[in-house]
Amino acid sequence: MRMRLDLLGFLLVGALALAQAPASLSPAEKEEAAKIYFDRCAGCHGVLRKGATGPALDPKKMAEKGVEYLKAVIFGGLPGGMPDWGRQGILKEKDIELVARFLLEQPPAPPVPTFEEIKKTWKVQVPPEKRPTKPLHNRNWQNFFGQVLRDTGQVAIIDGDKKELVAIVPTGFATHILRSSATGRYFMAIGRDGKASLIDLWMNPPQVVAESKPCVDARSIESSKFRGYEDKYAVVGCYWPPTMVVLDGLTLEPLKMVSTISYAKGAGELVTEARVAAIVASHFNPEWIVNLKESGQTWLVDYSNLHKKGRPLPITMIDTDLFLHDGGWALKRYFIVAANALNKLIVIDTKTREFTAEVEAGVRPHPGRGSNWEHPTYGPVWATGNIGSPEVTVVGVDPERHPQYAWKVVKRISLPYAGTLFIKTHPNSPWVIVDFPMSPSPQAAASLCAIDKRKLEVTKCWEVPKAQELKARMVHPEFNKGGTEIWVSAWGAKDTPTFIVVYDALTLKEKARITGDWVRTPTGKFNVYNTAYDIY
Ligand code: DHE
Repeated sequence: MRMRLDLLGFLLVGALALAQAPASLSPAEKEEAAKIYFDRCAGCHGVLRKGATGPALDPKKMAEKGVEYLKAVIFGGLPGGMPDWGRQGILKEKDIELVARFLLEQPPAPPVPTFEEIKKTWKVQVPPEKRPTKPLHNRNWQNFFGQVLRDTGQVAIIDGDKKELVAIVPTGFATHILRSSATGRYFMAIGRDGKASLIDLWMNPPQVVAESKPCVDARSIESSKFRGYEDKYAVVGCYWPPTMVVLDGLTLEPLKMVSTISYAKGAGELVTEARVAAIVASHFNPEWIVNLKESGQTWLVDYSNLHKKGRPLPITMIDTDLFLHDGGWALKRYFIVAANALNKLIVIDTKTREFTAEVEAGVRPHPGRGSNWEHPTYGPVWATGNIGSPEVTVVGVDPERHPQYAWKVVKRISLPYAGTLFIKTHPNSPWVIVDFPMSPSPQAAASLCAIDKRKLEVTKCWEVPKAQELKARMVHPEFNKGGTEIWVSAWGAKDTPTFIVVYDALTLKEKARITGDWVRTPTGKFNVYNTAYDIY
């Protein structure tokens, strides 16, 4: 009898649980949820939901937490950096409900295109022989800014001298970054949908002259910068499929695809979602420094033999550390990349081609490309902001002339807020400018701070007028070519035009605002000269 009751109880509880479990998603709902997940969540949690910058989202554990809990987190965010998608108005209630339920189901298998399919995406609008041999306009194109208009899938080309819109060109969906070719003549854009676009700044007006779509999901693109190889090749780093794809630099023709599926450093597990994070072009060798997030490897990829039959592509694999994300040059020799979930910085010497040092940063360092300057005591330093702690971390970077400070934190500069994504400086400016777009406080996200490069302390923080009113977060400071101005974007929602604000780089007074109906979801902006010559 007792056994029968237990069984009855068991069945009753099971039936109740079934009654409370949310219905599984219809195929149409699943497609919609997968789209939202891909656009807003996959970057941090992975297409396969194995986690990286954000934690893994295992369906079983998600089911334990329940739909209501998941909805609350997606709506309101978490202090560690999970954005408040609902509160910001980016995801509507029904989107949040869909994603929360989607997380209880196994992730769908994302598509893996073949090389032939990738080649079919390749299009040349203007072949190299039909392109101008000199600029077709009288503008100072080296001081152009390429402004990403994230949610409109466009890039605005702005004349930095006149602060005039020169052209708006179509690019990939949610363009992530721009990089300049070695000569600066071309901007290369990479969309979150993996579409690469080549923009010729000598055309009048500048226009997309070639494109291809080497990935389903991507964040990085770089050109070949070594002497003799300027503008010859490009490389795209894919999040999905886990590959890097080498392209012709002048036509974006896909030349070679390399899988990055690899064994993880340390644990030694095979990682099927080994995503390509930051890529930079070495100044010492004809190679790219390619960082693999989940397997914790930095690859040195030698592009010098690509013109030969069989296209040899020698790769040197260095075990560095897990969760590699973004990074930049110090002294144009040392590449410093954030292993963000480990709160570390990894240093690669691109001259000796070795893993040189690791440095403890703040919580979840996010340098963008970081900032370089010469300090009177510490010599050359490089600095990063941190998403999870209110600090700019300053590191000595000159082992030859200042060995006592090399790869040591020389100062942790306190900030009023956490949530920094980008910091930037220029050799002609006394300031390092810091943003806070990841702060949950709308007032902090609408603010900027200026750090005195000599005193290594914050001199001034200010809220940017009108940013809060427009529900915008100030993001990604960038200097003009001469280092006399700082440009920062007000990143709002797609349905409301915002602005790009321009400050005097000495007095920090507002000089101009670039506005217009086209200024929608402006995120990263890239000055041609500073991007081509790695000045930051
Ligand atoms: Fe980025 C750089 C990945 C969210 C704007 N971002 C990078 C790089 C990587 C990366 C790997 C380094 C590229 C390189 O140097 O070759 N970014 C990711 C993500 O995975 C993440 C966390 C989540 C996602 O889903 O994409 C993410 N990034 C963002 C944003 O939310 C930003 C602010 C707006 C957007 O486009 O979604 C954003 N990321 C940028 C910018 C850079 C960047 C502007 C280049 C900074 C620079 O100065 O070089």
